[in-house]
Amino acid sequence: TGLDPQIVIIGCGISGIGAAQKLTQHGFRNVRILEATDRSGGRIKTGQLGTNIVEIGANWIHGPCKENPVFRLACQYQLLDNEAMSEENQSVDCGGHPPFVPNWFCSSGRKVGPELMLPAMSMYASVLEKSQEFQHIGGEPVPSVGEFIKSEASRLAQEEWRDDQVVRELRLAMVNTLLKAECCVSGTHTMDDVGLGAFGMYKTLPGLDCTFPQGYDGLIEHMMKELPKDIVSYNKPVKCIHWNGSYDGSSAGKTTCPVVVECEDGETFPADHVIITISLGYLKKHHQTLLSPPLPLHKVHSIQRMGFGTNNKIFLEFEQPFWEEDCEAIFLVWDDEVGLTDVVADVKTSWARKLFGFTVLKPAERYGHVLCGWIAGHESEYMETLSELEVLHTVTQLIRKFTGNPTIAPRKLVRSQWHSHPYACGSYTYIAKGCSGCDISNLAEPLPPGDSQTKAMQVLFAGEATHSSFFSTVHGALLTGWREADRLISSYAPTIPGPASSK
Ligand code: 6YU
Repeated sequence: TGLDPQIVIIGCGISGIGAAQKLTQHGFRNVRILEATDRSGGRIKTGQLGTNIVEIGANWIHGPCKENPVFRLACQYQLLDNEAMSEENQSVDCGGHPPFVPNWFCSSGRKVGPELMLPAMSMYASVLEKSQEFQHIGGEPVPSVGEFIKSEASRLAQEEWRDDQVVRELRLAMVNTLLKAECCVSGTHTMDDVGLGAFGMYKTLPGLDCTFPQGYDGLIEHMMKELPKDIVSYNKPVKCIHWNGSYDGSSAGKTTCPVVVECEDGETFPADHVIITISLGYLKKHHQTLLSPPLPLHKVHSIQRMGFGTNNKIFLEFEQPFWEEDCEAIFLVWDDEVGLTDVVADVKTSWARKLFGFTVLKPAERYGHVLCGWIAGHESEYMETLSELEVLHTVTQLIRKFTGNPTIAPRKLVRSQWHSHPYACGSYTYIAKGCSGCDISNLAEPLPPGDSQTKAMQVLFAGEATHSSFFSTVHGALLTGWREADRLISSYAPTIPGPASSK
């Protein structure tokens, strides 16, 4: 027999799809997904650069091992190549930092070798590792990851590379490049905004990060096929969630449901339970009007305190590579930069300084010669306001400067614009300075708070921002969708043991 409560899921990203999947599999029949845009997938979005596929949003399965639910689904749907599924790949543990084969180019127009750069990379890696330890040992000396890395790196540089000022400065310039790369990883403007005490909350899984040869969207397509047809209403931005029986719309007639979801176009959906999966960026911007009555203060404060920034990609296609054949990542090192910093002084004239470099799309037989540039922060948000042609021009000049080759010209360009996306409002969550695990628990807490039996669980919260150790990832988002579905499933069938909790 089916179960009949009305359940509305807001957002058809991976967490919304995951919640719908679990609920429908458990016999819930009245499940509806309201999606603001005309597509499923949210921040998973495969696009095109000419005839190539490129990932505009999520790129990798981070930590593809049996414990990773995205990896399990991708294997089940046969979406990965054999190498990605091999036992060997699954057992590699690189602590979230895949060992890319690097090339280094300097702003003075020369290519530099590993003997100069590897010591900077390994020093940086050890400082980064140290910065994750305060989660357990406490007593962090400064509030942010950025301040910690900068002070440790300058101290170690003085100690280890004392004798050669030129080498020391070049290696410190490389540390700047790595800090800018870290801004992309964390999705933040500066590592000075990322809290040191909670930096270790993010957990990595074993496995060598892998991609979907036919695109991440394939995962979404397969999951959607398992849902009842027509479960999603597209182009349905939700304007307001009226909970606690507060809705008094005259035209909609009376409903016995405690929640009414009102869309921008005026349509209303009564619900016993609503699962909100929309991004933290959207909540920061719209929480005051999205819920009526408004959110309790402790929840509002956590939404405001938590970090949500921008990481964008700029894809470029070239006739011929200017990098070495085995190269997997290109680092741009500004050898004119003095001192340690990950922000750009004049965003308008120098935004491209924040682009730390490129990853190389592999294999070349599949993609041709395509690079993916990475840029985070306000500089990245400014880049979004420029035309594609302006971005192409600036990045072409940049590459010419670093290679010393005035004729290099990328053939095509595609870039993401996550900050100005009205329903993403940025890329993903980070734990900002002053935040702790309590903020994530606050975000994830259902409304009304407490455990009042009759009115419980009117509004539930899923989405990547609500996972305490896998925030900012696809697997984290999926697990939160399953978690909230499980919450409802176990409240309707307390005696039937549900599937393993996903928290
Ligand atoms: C991963 C990766 N990856 C790169 C870039 C981005 C992200 N992520 P969704 O937003 O998807 O769904 C919500 C839906 O709601 C959406 O469809 C909206 O349209 C809709 N909506 C909103 N408002 C609405 C309204 N009012 N009414 C109705 N509908 C509404 N993750 O695993 N591997 O390589 C990357 C990357 C450029 C932008 C990523 C990656 C993040 C994931 O994409 C993201 O978490 C999930 O897709 C979110 O799913 P969701 O369902 O929650 O929301 C130490 C330490 C540091 C910590 N960080 C390190 C981790 C590194 C993270 N790396 C990411 C990197 C890349 C490259």
